[in-house]
Amino acid sequence: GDGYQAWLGYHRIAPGNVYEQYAALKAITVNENAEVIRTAVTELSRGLQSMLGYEPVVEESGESAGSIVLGTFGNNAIVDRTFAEDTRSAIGPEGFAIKAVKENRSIVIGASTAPGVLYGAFHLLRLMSTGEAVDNLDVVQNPVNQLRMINQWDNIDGSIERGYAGKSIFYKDNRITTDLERVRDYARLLASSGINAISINNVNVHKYETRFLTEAYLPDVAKVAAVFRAYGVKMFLSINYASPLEIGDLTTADPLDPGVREWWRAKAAEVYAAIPDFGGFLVKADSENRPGPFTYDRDHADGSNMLAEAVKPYGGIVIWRCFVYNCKQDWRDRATDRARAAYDHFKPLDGRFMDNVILQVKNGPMDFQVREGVSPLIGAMEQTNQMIEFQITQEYTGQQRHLCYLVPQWKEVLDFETYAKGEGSPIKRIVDGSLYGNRFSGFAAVSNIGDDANWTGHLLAQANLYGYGRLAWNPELTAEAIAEEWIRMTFGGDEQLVRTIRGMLMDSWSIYEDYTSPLGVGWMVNPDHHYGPNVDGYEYSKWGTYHFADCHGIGVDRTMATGTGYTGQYKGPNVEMYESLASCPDELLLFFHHVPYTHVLHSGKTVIQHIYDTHFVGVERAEQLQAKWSELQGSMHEGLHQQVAARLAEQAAHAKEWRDMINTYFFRKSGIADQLGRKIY
Ligand code: BDP
Repeated sequence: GDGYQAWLGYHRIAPGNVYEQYAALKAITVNENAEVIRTAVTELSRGLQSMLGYEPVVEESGESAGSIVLGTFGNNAIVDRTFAEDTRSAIGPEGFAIKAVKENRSIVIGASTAPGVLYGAFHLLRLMSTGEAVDNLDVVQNPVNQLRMINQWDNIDGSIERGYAGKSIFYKDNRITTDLERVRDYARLLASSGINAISINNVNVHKYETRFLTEAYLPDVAKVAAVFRAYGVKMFLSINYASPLEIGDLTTADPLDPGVREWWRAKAAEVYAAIPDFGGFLVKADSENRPGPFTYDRDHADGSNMLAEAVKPYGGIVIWRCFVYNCKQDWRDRATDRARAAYDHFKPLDGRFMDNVILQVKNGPMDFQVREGVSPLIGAMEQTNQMIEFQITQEYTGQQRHLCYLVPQWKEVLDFETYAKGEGSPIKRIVDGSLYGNRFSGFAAVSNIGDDANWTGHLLAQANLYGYGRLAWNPELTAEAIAEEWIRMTFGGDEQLVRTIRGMLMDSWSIYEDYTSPLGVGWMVNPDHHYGPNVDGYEYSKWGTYHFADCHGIGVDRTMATGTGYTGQYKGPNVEMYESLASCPDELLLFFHHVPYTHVLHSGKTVIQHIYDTHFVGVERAEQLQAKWSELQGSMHEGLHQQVAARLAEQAAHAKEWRDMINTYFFRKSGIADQLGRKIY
């Protein structure tokens, strides 16, 4: 009842239709011994035992009826016999095929690699734990994205930057934890949702984490890598750009200095000696006070290429973050626009990056706000590998005390038409590498887990972690379908429960948006920790995060005509869509335009009335979440019910604080009364 099993709890299945099908499966047949295949067998046994109440026999060969046969092509006669050449050739490195063989009621899972077999096994378990029929299975799947990565923002002292679910599961007392049980369980969760890569330390790399690259830590890092390896998850490290100075005895980190290049080559050799399948480096440079090539008057192509050259002999890659902007700007300088920064920095460098460098770009140009425009940098660099970065941890979306299912937000971003290569250039086609034929591409996201018993603090926030993995595997899945899978796997298949929770999840982002930040404006949060309302919290600060509210109006003018010119970074019809007040979508109006409070939206309401209405309605909707949840009492373990009920109560109360603070602020600024005469302080 604590939620630790998350979506891998595998509820016992009651006798009935599908039960008869599942219970026909009595054995697992496998003749390969690769580590990841053994993992697949363990996972299948565990899942079947939990769902059906008996342990399947594991056998090497034999054609016994009712067997799940696992194997890679060319190594298993049954697998080879089951899948014709055209199926086999349709399956990429991590894909799989599953086929039900009627005659002897068995199910065959085939893949070209061991990780493919594991994904196939997890797929079968998913089908069974969501109550799907398996007697007619004929499935071929390949992941759409090559890199499906998680970024931990964990620090060696056990804290987690922007972590809302307890302490790190990786570190304790300034060491890498030696009890890797929980890390293993995390690897299971990740692999079962399709994740294949992880960086295990914060992108802000401080003194102790810099030493991960030394023999003081490398052996322990290698042990963590081994845990993930068994689940087909490749390990990466965030590195400190100034490492040659901090853990070497160099006096410079200049990327064009031959001594520095040599230092990194030797370092890479050392890391790969310890971890032969090490993924590579993740780098935050020249951003928010982190060191980088700018110190030496070099650019980010120079910086990343130096590292890429060092890891290249081992097939390693360098993931270079594009979250680069001036965090010490003068707020009086109204022409500087942080939203422009990533594009302005990186677009001119297109074509200069080595082919094992990937630029990691946040989904929006600011910073994981409740709503913002889609980053115009994604797709703007035809000759450069790119991946998208999402934030699963709810830094600006309620910190896992409020419910906010983020998959719908991510879907909107992925489906956004960029016109990068004319019509048919949505974000998802850029980050899957298909639009420009990139060598490397994919998804990264900041994790939301910690050592809380239920991993994510808010139990329902598990859906974001699960959903991220599923979406990275296949961005065509709908947010509803992903929610439903997660609910069935986590809580079982009670239909009313499924409907209710699915509805709650699907509404939650818009509810959170309602009582927090209207019309794309963002940043009205308390500085530093970013929780709770504070309209002017960032208004006179150096971070470049403003709303420009005064007594006449609100919003950031990012037009080319009169503003910062940010709209010009988009392509094709998007430029005009955002540039013109007439066509700018309501939900992003204040992200792109500064307008009077009396400006009339497409919805027919004025801006000020929209602010009032959404904040009143948002609170009511938050209260409805609470009411809906209470109806579910008795349909799940009481412990699970209680923990969510407590969070929803806090949310409903806190939503009122948001409502009152925002409405009062804008009432006082604008002096315009609420048309419905509701109480505003
Ligand atoms: C911001 C966070 C900060 C991160 C930074 C980043 O507030 O803690 O270090 O992004 O992504 O969202 O580097």
